Amino acid sequence: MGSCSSHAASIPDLDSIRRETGFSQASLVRLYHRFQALDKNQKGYLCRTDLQQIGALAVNPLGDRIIESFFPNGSYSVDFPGFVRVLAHFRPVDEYTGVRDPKEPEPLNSRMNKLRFAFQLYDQDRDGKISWHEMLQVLRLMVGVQVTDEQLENITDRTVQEADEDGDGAVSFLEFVKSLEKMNIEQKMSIRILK
Ligand SMILES: [Ca+2]
Ligand SMILES: [Ca+2]
Repeated sequence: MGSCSSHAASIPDLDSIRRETGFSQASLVRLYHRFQALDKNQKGYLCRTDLQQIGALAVNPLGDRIIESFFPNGSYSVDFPGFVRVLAHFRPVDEYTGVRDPKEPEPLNSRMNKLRFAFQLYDQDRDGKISWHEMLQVLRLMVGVQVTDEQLENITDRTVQEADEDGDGAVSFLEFVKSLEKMNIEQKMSIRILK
């Protein structure tokens, strides 16, 4: 990796970012170049319009919400570590090699962390539950314009009812996890950010 080292040296906090995200040094160098290319005016950070240039997000029905997750608590900019931390949720599980130290935190791309990330895309008011309205909004984004409002409401009823085990009319994180138990979340939550 000799040719990468001079570039890697210019990335601040490379080692701690690598430990936290599980990305290899080579991947981080590539992501840093991507970050710099997206950073139109060499600001040193990205804002929403910079991220809208990422093709994989532009075509994703939940792309706007994924972009929002780069800006927690109403911030308007994201630096390189913050950028990579969000992307780590989309890192395919199989890139990880080696034995994990049990004292280390769970990798950001674990099934649970992918599910947590997906859940907060639905739970817009962050109250820990997906309400009927929050479910409707996501389904509207995902199914497109081909269905009528009534059909969409029926789909929402069904989706919430199927997942809602305690009958409170909303989907908790545990109910969400259970309803997705058979889904291959690792595959669904792995998007290619590097072309
Ligand atoms: Ca909610
Ligand atoms: Ca419930």
